[in-house]
Amino acid sequence: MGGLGRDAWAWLGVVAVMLLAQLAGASHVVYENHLDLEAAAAAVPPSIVDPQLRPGYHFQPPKNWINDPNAPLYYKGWYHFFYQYNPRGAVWGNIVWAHSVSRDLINWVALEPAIEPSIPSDQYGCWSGSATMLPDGTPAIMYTGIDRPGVSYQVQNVAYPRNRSDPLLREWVKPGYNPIIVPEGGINATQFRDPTTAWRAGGRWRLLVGSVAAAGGGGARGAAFVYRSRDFLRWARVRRPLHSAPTGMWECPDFYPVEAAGRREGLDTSVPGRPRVKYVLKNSLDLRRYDYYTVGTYDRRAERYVPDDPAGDECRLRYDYGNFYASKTFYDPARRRRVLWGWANESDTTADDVAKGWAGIQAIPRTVWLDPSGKQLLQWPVEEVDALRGKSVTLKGRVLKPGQHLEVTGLQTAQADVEVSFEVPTVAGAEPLDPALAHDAERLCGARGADVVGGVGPFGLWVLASADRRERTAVFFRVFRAAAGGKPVVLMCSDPTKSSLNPNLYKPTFAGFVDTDISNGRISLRSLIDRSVVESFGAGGETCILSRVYPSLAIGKNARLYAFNNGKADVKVSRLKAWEMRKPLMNGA
Ligand code: DQQ
Repeated sequence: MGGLGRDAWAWLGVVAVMLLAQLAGASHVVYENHLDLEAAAAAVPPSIVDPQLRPGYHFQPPKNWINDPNAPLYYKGWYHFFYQYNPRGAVWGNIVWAHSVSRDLINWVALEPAIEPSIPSDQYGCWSGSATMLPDGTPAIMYTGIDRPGVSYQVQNVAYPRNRSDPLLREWVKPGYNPIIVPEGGINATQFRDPTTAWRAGGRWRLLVGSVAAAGGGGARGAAFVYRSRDFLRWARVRRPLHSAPTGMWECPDFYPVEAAGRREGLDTSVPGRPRVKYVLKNSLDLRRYDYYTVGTYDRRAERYVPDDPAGDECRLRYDYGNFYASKTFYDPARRRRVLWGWANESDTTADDVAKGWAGIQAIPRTVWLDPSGKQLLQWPVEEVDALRGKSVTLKGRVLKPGQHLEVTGLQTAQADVEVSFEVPTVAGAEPLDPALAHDAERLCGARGADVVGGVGPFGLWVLASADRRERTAVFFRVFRAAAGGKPVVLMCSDPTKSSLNPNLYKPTFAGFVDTDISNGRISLRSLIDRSVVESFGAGGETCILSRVYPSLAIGKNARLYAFNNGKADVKVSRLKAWEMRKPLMNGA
């Protein structure tokens, strides 16, 4: 009874907030129209990106710019999601923490921004940060504040909910003792940001702040500094960073435990150390704008992390080999899983973003866990997204001869979910792997794209394709002959070079190797297609690639879906199932 009562109140609160937001939004639009529309229309050329390319089920606000996910957390039955947001336009700037809530990670209701510049230590910006659940169940948010104009001098602040009995956590209070961490002892104050979720062991809290360490010969080293505290109030830096590598600035570090070898269950960030617990350290490399991680061991007495693979720091593993940055995980106690959020920027032009009035989405939240090999993570869309599946079509046992393709008809596929299992009868005809490209998936895919005939593959999907297939985005595999005694090498690519007839778009080819043994003949692919998003999971989540594409013909009902084979060997589509995807509640967008 008590629980039901609280739920009812919470929903009433949400409905009231939505109505208020709509009223406020309406008056804001009128105000903007009166003041700005003429000037804006004169200054901004019309967008070449069709409004129908706005994603339907990927997280987004009704308008404006968004970037990093911040402080995802679960509280009293609600998922909370905060994100970097510009309330005044579709380019980065004026950053506040926007706030949305959800029961299921898929349907979202926008609340008022949670954290905005309001105190001396954040008056020039409220940048990224994380949430920590304190032992009494109170969530604490740590975030980076910019405290002076001109230079972005960075300090770390804390905020607490004003009212812990409000499941929607609508108001956040910044104690007067902020900032709680300032750059000292030689730290570069303009490269010192994005505190992680804190973890507790032996009566002490620890958290990481992303930074750079003094350059030792070659360029700046990315570094994750450890701060420790007994009371969550006074924090002291451990002299040596938890870890560092010669990569340039580490933004948005993330550090968390995972169950060793193959157990899908997630672990709380403060889980007591156990022999079968491994650790993941992820950093967002400012220079490359990609998220890299390693799997390794954490020694909490020495406050050091050591990657298992000594070459791991050479940027080998990425969460996603496409457009995916500044990601953050959280432990979901309701379903005992670790969930990953990541930001996907646009790949149109800034002028397009200004003209369309919005920029940026979040990838579908993904469950992450350690692969049975222990060498890398596996990722899969949270199961709640399956609830959006509607009308479906299934194909079985269809052989694609060399050069053949097969259209999937009977449903709209501009907003769809596709799962396909391929079978290759033999890998004997696989092409040799150029040793010069053996470690560079992106160059390999650039050189041998979806239309370059191979031995085994390229085979995969053409998505968001026009009826004449002049427009198509290829997501595919290509198999290479192994070096003596090794298993065949599988490459997964997203080739958007034909995704749009519009020549003015950024169309990067993305690719990653897939750690799978294709000699057993089978490999799977799942693609979440969402108007201008293609988010794909190869071999059950071994390799993931998110691309943003903006077709000019393959829009709405005109978007088609095909399976194709451009190799010299037959490939069987043993099973393909595609679903139309419904649009969830999406912040009123
Ligand atoms: N975005 C935030 C920073 C972070 C960067 C500012 C990463 O805190 O380092 O919007 O995208």
